[in-house]
Amino acid sequence: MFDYYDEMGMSRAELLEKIQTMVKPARFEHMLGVEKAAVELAKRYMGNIYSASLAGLLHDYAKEVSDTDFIKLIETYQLDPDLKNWGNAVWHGKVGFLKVKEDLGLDNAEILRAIQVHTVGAREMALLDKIIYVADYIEDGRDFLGVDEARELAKVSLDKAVAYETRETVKYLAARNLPIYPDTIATYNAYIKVLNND
Ligand code: DGI
Ligand code: FE
Ligand code: FE
Repeated sequence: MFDYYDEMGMSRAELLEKIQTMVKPARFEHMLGVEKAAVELAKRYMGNIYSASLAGLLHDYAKEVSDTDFIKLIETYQLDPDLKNWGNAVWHGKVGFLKVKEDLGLDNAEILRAIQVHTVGAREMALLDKIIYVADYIEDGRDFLGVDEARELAKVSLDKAVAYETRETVKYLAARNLPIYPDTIATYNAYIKVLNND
């Protein structure tokens, strides 16, 4: 039932090998870190630990896919043509989940969706979406100003952690004159109010 490895027709060891053909060692370590953080959050917030594990492990699977291949995927799957105006930061999730589906034969909609929205979030996020979004930000390997605050919030409220992370991302992008993907703004608007309660 929860044996996604069966569904993909490979063992965990085989999957780890496959991932390592796709990403550099530092990114692979980050993906393992996100898996660990995601499983911890799933335990805390009563999510499915098997889904959290696999979505965490795979969330950046497509991060090193070429721009040309992302453009091809956008065309093949007739995704929103506006996606072509963005770049790897947005594509590796919004388009990258299709690479996971194609390469690994993983068909679990919740896991694919969590991978899809892991960078920009969404107006409505499922428990697994929030777990992966936050785990990506707070995993043990992360070291930036504000990460400890995010880790503390993640212990008391997953929604507050989502809101905090989104606010910091919006601030970060705006401070660098970078465009903000509409879903990021939608996530900000949907979740920011929880930081003002109590
Ligand atoms: O893939 P990771 O580095 O582990 O983390 P991530 O998937 O959250 O991606 C973070 C990068 O994506 C970071 O450089 C900021 C960028 N990013 C996040 N939201 C947006 C964005 N870039 C643009 N242009 N617009 C966004 O809304
Ligand atoms: Fe990512
Ligand atoms: Fe990541």
